[in-house]
Order: sequence, then C-alpha cells, then structure tokens
Amino acid sequence: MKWLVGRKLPLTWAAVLLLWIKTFIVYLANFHIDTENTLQNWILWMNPLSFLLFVLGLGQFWKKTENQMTYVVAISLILSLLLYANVVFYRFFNDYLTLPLLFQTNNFGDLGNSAWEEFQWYDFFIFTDVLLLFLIVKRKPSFISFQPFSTISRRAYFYVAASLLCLNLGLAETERPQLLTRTFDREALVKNIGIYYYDIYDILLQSKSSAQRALADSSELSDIENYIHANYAKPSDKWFGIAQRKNVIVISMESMQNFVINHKVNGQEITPFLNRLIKNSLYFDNFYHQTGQGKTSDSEFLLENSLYPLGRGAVFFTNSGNTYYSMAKKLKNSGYYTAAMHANNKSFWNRDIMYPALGYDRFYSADDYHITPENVINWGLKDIPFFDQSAKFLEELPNPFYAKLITLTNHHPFYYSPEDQKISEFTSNDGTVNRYFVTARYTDEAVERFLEKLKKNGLYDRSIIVLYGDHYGISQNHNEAMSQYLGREITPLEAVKLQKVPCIIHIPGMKKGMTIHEVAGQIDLRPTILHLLGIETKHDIQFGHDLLSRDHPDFVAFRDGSLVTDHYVYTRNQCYEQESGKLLDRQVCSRFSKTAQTELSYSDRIIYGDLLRFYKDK
Ligand code: GP9
Ligand code: MN
Repeated sequence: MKWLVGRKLPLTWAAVLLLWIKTFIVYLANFHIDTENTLQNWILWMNPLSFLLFVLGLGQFWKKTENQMTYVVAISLILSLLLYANVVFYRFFNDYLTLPLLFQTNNFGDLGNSAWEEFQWYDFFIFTDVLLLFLIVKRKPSFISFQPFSTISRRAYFYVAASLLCLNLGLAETERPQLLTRTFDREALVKNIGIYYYDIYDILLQSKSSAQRALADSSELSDIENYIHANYAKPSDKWFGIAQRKNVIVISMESMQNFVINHKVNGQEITPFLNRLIKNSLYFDNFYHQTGQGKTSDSEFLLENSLYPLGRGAVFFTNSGNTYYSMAKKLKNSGYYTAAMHANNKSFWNRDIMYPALGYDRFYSADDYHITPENVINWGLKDIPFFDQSAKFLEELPNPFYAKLITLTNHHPFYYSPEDQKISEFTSNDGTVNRYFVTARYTDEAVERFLEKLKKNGLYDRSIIVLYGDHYGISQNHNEAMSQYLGREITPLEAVKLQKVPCIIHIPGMKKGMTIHEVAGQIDLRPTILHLLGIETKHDIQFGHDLLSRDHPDFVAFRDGSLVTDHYVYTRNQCYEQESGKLLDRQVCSRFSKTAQTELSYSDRIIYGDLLRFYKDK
C-alpha cells in the first residue's frame, strides 16, 4: 500500500469507481437477480466495470482539462439517468428497459398514474455520485488528479478495460453458452454482461431488425409454412361451424388471472358471475397468457394472428407497418363487420395505427365514450359505464359482427371508488395485492351486467361470447403477499402456473358447460374461434391449434422460452415434473424446448422480415 501514499486519484478513476459501486447497489436493491453460484456472483460484480472504463476513459482524448472534466460529469449523469430509467421501468414491468418501449412516448402520459406509484423519495440517492463528481470538479480537492494520463498510462488503461471485457465475456460464455444469440432472455443478459452493455446490445438489435425486413425474401416463408402445415390440428366435426354466422363478442379482461376463478377472499367469492357463467360455457382451466412487454397489445396480437409477440418491445409499435392475416381480416372477408372497443386514448399501444392494419372497420376509443370525472378510475372509464355505452354501439352494428371489447378497471395499481367495493380487501402489507381482489370483483360484476344487457337486446342468443384474461395482474414483485394468499411458496414452477388466465367461450344454445383441461394459450384462440364459426384455417400461417380439436397438443410456449406441457414445466433452464414439482434432468424437457425455440424463432422471422407480405391467401 506504500505506493498509494501521496498519490492522487485520477478523476476518471473516481468516476468509474463511483458508478461501479452504484450500479452494483442498484443490482442488489432494485433488480431481482438470482445468482446460483460463486462464479455468477463474480460475473455480476464485475460486469459494469469494463463498460465504465471504456466510456469514461474516452474523456482522456479531450485535449483541454476543462473539457475532460465536463465530459466525465456529463457521462456520469447520462449513465445514471439510463440506470434510473431501468429502475423505474423494472419496478413497473418487472423487466429491463428496451428501446422500442422507451420511445413509445405516447404511452407515457397514460402511464402517469402507475409510474408515479413507482417513484420513491429515496430514488434521489441514485444521483449522489453525480453530485459528488460535480463538487469535485468545482472544488478541486487535493486528493484528486485532473491531469490527463500520459500516453503510456492511457494505453495501459485501455488494455485493462479490454482484458476485463474479454474476461467477462469468457466467463459469461462458460456460464451461459450462446448468451448473445438468445435474445429473449434479458435477465441472463443483464446478469452476465451488465446493464450498460445490455442497453447497447438492445440498440444493436433494434438496428438489426430494421435491416432484417429489407433483406428478407419470399423463400424464407416456405420452411415455416411446411412446419405449420405439418402440425395442423384438424377441427372436430362436432364443433366445426356450430356457431356459423353468429356474431362474435370477445371480451379481453384486464389483468384477470385464473387463480381468482372459483376462489374466495375473506370467505367471499371473487368472481361469482364468471363462476356461474362457466357452468353453461366452455371453460379452459389450463389456459395461459403468452404476452411479453407489449402486455394487453401482445394478447390482442396473439388473438388476431396466432403468432408469438416479440421478445422485446411491443409488436404493435415495432411492426405496425407489416402485412397481417388477422382474424378480423378473415372475418371481414367472410362478411363480418369488425370493431374494437376500448375507452382509452386511441394512440395507446399504437392501436390507432395497428387496428386498421389488422383489418378493423371501426375503433371506438376514448373519443367515442362519454367520460366524466365521476366515471373514471385508474387508467380510464370504469368497466360498468364502458360496457353500458358499448352495448349501445353494438346494437347499431351491422350483423354479423365481430367486436372486441377491452376492460380497464382491474389495472395496476388497482384503485377503486369506495362505492364500487363489493368485497373486502385482502389483508397483507402489500396494497397492490390487497386491492386486486376488489377490482377483479368489480370487473366480474361489470361483465354480468353487460351480459344481462345483451340478453335484453337480443344479442346474447345471436353471438358467441369469448372471455379471456389478457395477462397477469400481480407480478412476481408481489410473491410474498401472493404466497400468503395462496398458502404456498411461489417457487419458479408455481410462478409459471400463476400465468394461467381464464378462458371462457359461451355458445348460444349450450345448456350444459364443459371444463376442458387441455394445456393451451392465447395463441390458440384464432383457430378455435374461426372453426366454431365454420371458417377454415388449413392454409393459414398460425402457430396455435384449435382447442376443440383432437389433435390439439398439450403444449404452451412462453416468450421467454419457458413452456408447459401436460406433464412438464420448463422454466429458467430447469425442467420440473408438473404434478410433483420434482426437478428432472433437463434432457426430459429438451424436446419440448426445441419446439418452443423453433416456433419462437419462426414467428420472429415472420414479424421482423414482414414475411406475410409474400403470403398468398388461398
Ligand atoms: C391500455 C390498456 C392497458 O389501453 O390496454 O394496457 P396494459 O398496461 O395492460 O398493457
Ligand atoms: Mn392489460
């Protein structure tokens, strides 16, 4: 240590150290990064370092010391803002930031209420080091050196940075082979290469996908078509066309998870109406949402196209210019009038651009609804007035029609007006979970009233009604309160099972309901609905299978590569036996995992390459 005495710490090093320590604290305090062994801990600990050395070291190329100082403070501020953006984003989405979503500025106004919940007074401390650097530059304390490095020191500095990067990548490769090619796994990326390289990587990916469209050609579609047609699930004669020429009313229920169905909180039923409805409907109790960062819009994308949403960003934003053969388009071609109803700002999730691309004739958005300060909660119009007003719109539509209605009240942060509270909150120290039950109950009642209205105006008997949950409402950040409610630990296996959402199909004339246990997901909705209406999908490019077909495989793949079959669950690189929860050899799941990877990559190729523009509708 003798050599240190009397030496000064160069400003660049001081900035690197401060940012490095801060980043690591943020890793521990804000991101839920699980490490399984010492090597992973080491990688996590070192991963911000080489990036910080490179970026801050570039300041050494400024000739003037003044410029160098400004550069160091400015870069620290920019990186701190980037880090903080990741923190706020993570709190909200339980995920790392991706560029396409960041630039969806249209969404940010509406995100206001929810995002506000995510700000904490102590967030200010994230910028302490920038303040400290600023003071250092202003006051010039004697223990800091402001001299530029000599040429030799500068060379040595960059050698150290480059060696650290190689070491980091080498260790990451042993820990997680093919890390950089497995783009869907953002957590592994951040864990191994660090949050800053991850953000750069995200920018590169974005540029790559823009280039992909330009380079794609029609021959890419034939492999995919062969795969899809070889796996086609033939509709069953019993169900095909059973609802021919009926109207289709799809209700996307915001944040409705399946664990509320037939369940109680404080001894009170959470969804008394849905529980009754499933007694005379088709009810799928092993049905999963498959959404990614695009949340509600991803579920709409799955419903319409039976393609997987993207691993990063919302496809409603990134690829709204593509050609699609959506369910809406297909129904339009069969003589249906098509409409979407959602009482939110029309540009949210880019719907005003994407809906015409999906073939909707009419989009009833916030502009069409009567919204007053009294009938609004959370993100917009309450579900009961929304359904009341939508019922009137439906009465005026030409028949047959396909209408999709999207509810909104049961949305994070699950606020409700006191007069709408029908059951008491759950009691835990997690307000989000406590309130969720009350707003879910409210949506249940809103659906009940809506269906009553449809009975009165005659549409009930002339329509099939499809209800499904769009995605989870309670993220894994709330595992503690959830495990308190469910009375069991939320293991990774349990976390996957919690991604089940209700799926209910009511067909007029069906006296007795049926509960179907097939393992399935939102990707299966398109072929199922079209087949019930008697519309063929044999030649379509779709990854889902008719839920009522004998050939429907018990299989659902998620955007992060996890999957569920009738016997197994594969998640976070582990293979579990579904019933017992026993950990199995990964080999057991590898066949299914390959199928999931194939489908996800085919689907991505279709979207990034805009391949459906080459598809000839048969
Ligand atoms: C916004 C609504 C909710 O219009 O669909 O969006 P979400 O945050 O659930 O994706
Ligand atoms: Mn939603």
